[in-house]
Amino acid sequence: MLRRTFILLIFSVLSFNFFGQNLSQVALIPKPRIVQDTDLKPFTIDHRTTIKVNLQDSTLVKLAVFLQKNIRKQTGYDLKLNHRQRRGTKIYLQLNRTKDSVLGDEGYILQILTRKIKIKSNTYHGLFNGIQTLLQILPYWDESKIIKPSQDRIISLPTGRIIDYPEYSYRGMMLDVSRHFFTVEQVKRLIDYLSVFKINHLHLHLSDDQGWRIQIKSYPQLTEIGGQTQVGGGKAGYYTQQDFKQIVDYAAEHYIEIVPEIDMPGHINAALASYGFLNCSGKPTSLYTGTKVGFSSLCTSKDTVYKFVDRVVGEISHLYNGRYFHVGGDESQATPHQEYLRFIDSVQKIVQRHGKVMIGWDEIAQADLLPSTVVQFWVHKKFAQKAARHGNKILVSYAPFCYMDMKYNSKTPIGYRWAGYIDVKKSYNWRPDTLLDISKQQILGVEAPLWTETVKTLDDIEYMVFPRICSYAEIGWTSSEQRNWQDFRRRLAEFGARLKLMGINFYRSTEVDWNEVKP
Ligand code: TNX
Repeated sequence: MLRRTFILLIFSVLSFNFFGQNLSQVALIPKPRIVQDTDLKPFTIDHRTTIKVNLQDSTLVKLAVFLQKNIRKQTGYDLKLNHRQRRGTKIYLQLNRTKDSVLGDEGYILQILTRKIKIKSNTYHGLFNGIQTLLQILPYWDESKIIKPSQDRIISLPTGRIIDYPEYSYRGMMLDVSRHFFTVEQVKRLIDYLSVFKINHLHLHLSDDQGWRIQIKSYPQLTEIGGQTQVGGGKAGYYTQQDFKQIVDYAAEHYIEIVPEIDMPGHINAALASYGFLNCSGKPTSLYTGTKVGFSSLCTSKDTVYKFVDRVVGEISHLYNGRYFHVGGDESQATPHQEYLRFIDSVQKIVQRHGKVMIGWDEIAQADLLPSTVVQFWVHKKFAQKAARHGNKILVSYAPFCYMDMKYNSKTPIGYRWAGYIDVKKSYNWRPDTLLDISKQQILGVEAPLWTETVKTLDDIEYMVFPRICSYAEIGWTSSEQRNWQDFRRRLAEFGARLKLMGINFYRSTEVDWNEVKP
């Protein structure tokens, strides 16, 4: 008996060493700062494993429930929460008592020992990030492999330690819900996916020539008229204020901040068609369902237009706690230049008065900017550099690298090519700081936009976003020195199985040797 146990023991140690994976070999996206392996016996999950948190802290409990729910989804294991189970392995979620300055606001330490896992952070957001890493280390089984309560397949995780924190504080995606409308449920799915990769901002482009997508109580026609159609015609829709709050809350549960955008003074035909007074002629325009840009403008010389902007910004600002309000400001060819400058100046103050920090596309750098205003660099290097010299922070979304509405190559059935093709390697192989020749400190972060002139369904969104968003998530999180295309390509290949099991319609680029069968 003793001999048998001994042989089994030796075998389990050997099998782990020979056949198991070290922590540093696990395919994690984005790549963590530091991963240290240890040669302890693996951590195992079985029916006695318990998640341990301080029950007095309701936010910690929510995080524990999130972890529990996702482990159940991935493996079928229903872990206990704070059970007084002495024998089982434990997963602890803990806030640091004294702040660890290296970890900052979003970093975490994940330690995997034989009997316990500990995730520690300065903040709840950091714990959430640590949980996402742990979920990537755990298997993601397909339906047929999910354990039933009567079974007990053991999960083992390699031991070691991860110390991790982001390079940039803003890692985002933009979704254009104006050119084509997407429902609350569809946006929630997208939020689920983005949170896996530690993306922390979702910018919603809520208005454009083709549609106004958020209810404004003082101007109901914006959605009653301006929300009814989209590119190509046909019925579209809009978010009620309640819907929008639902999105904001769901995002917050995933540590994602919503950044609403009302594009002004151009890209505004949906509003011009809803209310005549916004036009210099005093008459409403017709609704527009084409894809041209640069033809519409608010009548920026009218006082009533500023009152309108103030009310719109005011109502939306009350619906969310997030820091930023995006005012667009791009492609305003239909606005006289001097008036454009005056308009940006006034809008900046309106946004500030409503307690938000303004973001605008890079053209706004032509105006005199408040120090807090953020400039989103999409195509004009000169404007972005001017803003950086002036001390404003830059959000990098340079179209030739970051626009997810660009085709992967000539065979991509949807999308545009005005900024060039963007295959997976191109989406990965660039650095935000050298692009503009400015220092890292001047960069707020990276955001990848998805414009939806040609994107109509959630399947289309997934096809254009995955896998490129994995590149942008890693560029935002991992330092440029640590990034390497060959290594990323290998990790992405491993991730294929997971993307598939998550039900994501990702683009199977031939640049990656997808492994869709594992884990
Ligand atoms: C440029 S990027 C635009 C959008 C279009 C997009 C299509 C930017 C600030 N303006 O209005 O949808 O190109 O790729």
